[in-house]
This record gives sequence, C-alpha cells and structure tokens, in this order.
Amino acid sequence: MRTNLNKIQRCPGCGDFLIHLALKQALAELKIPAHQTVVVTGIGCSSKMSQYMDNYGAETLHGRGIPFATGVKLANPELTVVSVSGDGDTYGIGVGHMIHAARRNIPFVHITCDNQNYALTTGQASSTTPIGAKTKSTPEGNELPPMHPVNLVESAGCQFVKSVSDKDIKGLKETIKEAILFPGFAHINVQQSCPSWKRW
Ligand SMILES: Cc1ncc(C[n+]2csc(CCOP(=O)(O)OP(=O)(O)O)c2C)c(N)n1
Ligand code: SF4
Repeated sequence: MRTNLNKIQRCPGCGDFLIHLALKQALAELKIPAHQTVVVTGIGCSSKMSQYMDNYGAETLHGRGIPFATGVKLANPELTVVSVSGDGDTYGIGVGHMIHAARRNIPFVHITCDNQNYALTTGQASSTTPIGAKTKSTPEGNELPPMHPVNLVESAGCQFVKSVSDKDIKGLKETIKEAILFPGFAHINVQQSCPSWKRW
C-alpha cells in the first residue's frame, strides 16, 4: 500500500479495475484482516495493484513476484498471500517460476491478468496473443501460436486452475475466495480487457 497515492494510474475501461474490485471484495467477505494479507506483484499495469490495496504489499521485479510470494508464505505461513501480474510477467519472463510454483504446491494464490499483450510498455505481443493479432511488435499480424496457460499450469501439477472473464465480476470474486481457501497453490487466469491495446 502506498500512503502518498492520490491517483490510480489506469486507462478508462481497463479490466484491472474489475479484478482489483473482485480481489478486495473476496478478502472482505472472507474477513481476512489487512494486516494478515500480502499482495505481491511483478511489473506491469496489472502489477501496480499492490500499490492500490490497503494491506501489505510488494511490487517486485518483472516476472519475479511468484518467488517473492513463495518466500513470504514460507517465512510466515499464517499470512494470506496473493500474487498478481500480467500475462507477459507470468507466462513470458516469469514462466519458469510459475511452473515450479505449480510443482511445489505452496499455498498461495496467483492471479494472472491476461490481456494478451505487454500493456505497460505500449502493447507488444505476448505469449498469449492470438495468431493474426496486430500489435506494436507484430504490425503485419502475430505469426506465433499462443500458449494455453491453463493446460500449462495444470500439466505442471497445479490442482486449482481456473479461467474467468473480468466481466464476470461475481464469478471472479467467488473464484478468488475458493482459491484463497484452497490448501495448495492456486492459479486463476483472468481474461482481461485492455481497451488501449487489445483490439482483437
Ligand atoms: C527485466 C525487465 N524486462 C523488461 C521490463 C520492461 N517491462 C515493464 S512492464 C513490461 C510488460 C508488462 O506486461 P504484462 O506483464 O503482460 O503486464 P500488463 O502491463 O499487460 O498488465 C515490460 C516488458 C522490465 N521492467 N524488467
Ligand atoms: S494499457 Fe491496458 S492494461 Fe494498461 S491500464 Fe490501460 S487498459 Fe489497462
């Protein structure tokens, strides 16, 4: 939580508003006190979320939120630890950490805000960009097949993997609650809208 913050830096219509709201509501409905909650993020538009929550938080390095969250949970298993980052962060630069978190099954939640692009750096193609999508880095259309994150994380051993749309705010909130209560590593892939760059 940043105490000197007077503005949330997001574009109008960004799906991160909905994911942020669902996470806050889930924590409130489970009555988990702020001083027992840590939200860890990587770097990206979605990763700014740790600054905007009322609990403890850490905005770490690009792709490195998951190892940081693992360390927090190991150091104090009583804490509720939620890691949040984008698809570039989770399935690109940080994909190795995601696979090993799934294998280790340490009980914390990772939420991927999957807007199918690297948004903070102005919309380059990521691991989940569909074939044909025109982005800053693929002006003629993306030629690479997208990764299927749910299959990937499941095959690495994760026993709680769900995919939810940011538009299903109630479903997302309930899924986050289930994930927090799950006694192992839980991963939620949120299909996130990004009106500024995701135009496919
Ligand atoms: C090691 C490193 N490489 C590259 C960057 C530049 N960088 C900052 S944010 C970002 C993209 C973030 O995309 P994503 O994780 O999908 O999150 P989004 O912004 O879409 O929410 C990149 C490449 C960085 N900060 N650190
Ligand atoms: S660029 Fe996309 S992900 Fe980033 S704040 Fe704007 S709408 Fe949200």
